[in-house]
Amino acid sequence: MTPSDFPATVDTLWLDVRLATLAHQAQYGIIEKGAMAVDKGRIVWLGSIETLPAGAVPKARSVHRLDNAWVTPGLIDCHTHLVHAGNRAREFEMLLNGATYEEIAHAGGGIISTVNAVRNASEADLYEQSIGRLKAMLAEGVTTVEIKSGYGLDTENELKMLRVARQLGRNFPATVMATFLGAHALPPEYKGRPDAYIDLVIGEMIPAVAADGLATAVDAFCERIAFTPVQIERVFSAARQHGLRVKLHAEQLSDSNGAALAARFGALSADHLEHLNAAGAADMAAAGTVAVLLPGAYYFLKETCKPPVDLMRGQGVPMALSTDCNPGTSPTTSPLLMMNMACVNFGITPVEALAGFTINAARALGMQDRWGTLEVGKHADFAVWDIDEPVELAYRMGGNPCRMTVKGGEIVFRSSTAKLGRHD
Ligand code: DI6
Ligand code: FE
Repeated sequence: MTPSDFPATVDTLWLDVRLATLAHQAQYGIIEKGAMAVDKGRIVWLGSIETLPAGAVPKARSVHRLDNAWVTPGLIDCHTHLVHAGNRAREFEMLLNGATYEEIAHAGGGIISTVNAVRNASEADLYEQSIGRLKAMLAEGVTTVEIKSGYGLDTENELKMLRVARQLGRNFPATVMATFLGAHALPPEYKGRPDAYIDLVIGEMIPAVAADGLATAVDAFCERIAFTPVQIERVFSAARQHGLRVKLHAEQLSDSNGAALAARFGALSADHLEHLNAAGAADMAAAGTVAVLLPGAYYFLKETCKPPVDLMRGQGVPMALSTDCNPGTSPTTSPLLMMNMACVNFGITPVEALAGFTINAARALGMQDRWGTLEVGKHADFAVWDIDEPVELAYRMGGNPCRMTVKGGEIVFRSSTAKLGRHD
């Protein structure tokens, strides 16, 4: 970057910052003593303070000095079920008493209990119940969140969920990317008739979702307790016909060859993957399909089979992390806790964990040109942290050192207690 690259005027100049740009794969991309300029919501200059041209400061309409705080790209939570009603604390007790997730589902609980709660909630109530979770994420550096439907399981309620997701994105300073997950579970009224339900998903729901522009992607649950690869292939074909990208809950509880199916359709991501096999990993690598790992669900369900991280790393499959924020298997809104769990339980490194919530999460949404790193031209979405080094983000188990969340150059969250989160 040469001095002449600095624009004539900029909206904001951020000084006294340490930058972790994530701009080079698998590295923090650290710029100690950094500076960053933002104009019209985009990063227009960044580098070491020593290379900041003389005369840059007066060109800024406002200057923020951050006394050496760390700045990372805004966190991206690329797999959530954040819009839902009620909770499943009772099922947590059943899990603790030894019941498995599949047993609870077969007994009429599981996803279907949340479906009942969502169907019984008004759109306004569903919106109100979801706000707190989004606010918690904003306060932990999240600037973009993917939100799935999948607890409505009929046209009216699936569309209701997606409208709530859209409304959250309009009313709060986070980008919401909505995903249609009609093929999440078989609704009770279709018991024994899964193909008829898939007919409804592809014949009525996907066209309605596409017509209203309510989602950019279609997801499905490929599993013994959900849908078969053949059924999901029909869903993916319909998605493709309507110009929607696809992604898949794959290999969570068993190896169903979902990753290979996802790769065949050029999926953005295949998610969970505890039971991924070598052929599936190779297919994902070839298709550029991102692996989204969900350490909260692994932990909560007391899974023992870990996703094959070494295999994916060896194959060059990009790995993202996400909260999976949902009432049944991952009742959390904390990306930082997920980073810690992924390091401890999956053998992810701290820098991979941060890449998993930034650049690779952006890839999992097909948005790596816009978000995920601190680079000139990218959106000025970033998080400011009261930490001494970036590894601290994955190190702490709880606590929230986020001082500020910045979206499109604007401060959208400011903590009064960030320093308390450091426990020191
Ligand atoms: N896998 C999950 O972990 C979530 N959905 C899915 O397909 C769990 C959803 C739930 O139990 O409510
Ligand atoms: Fe999920």
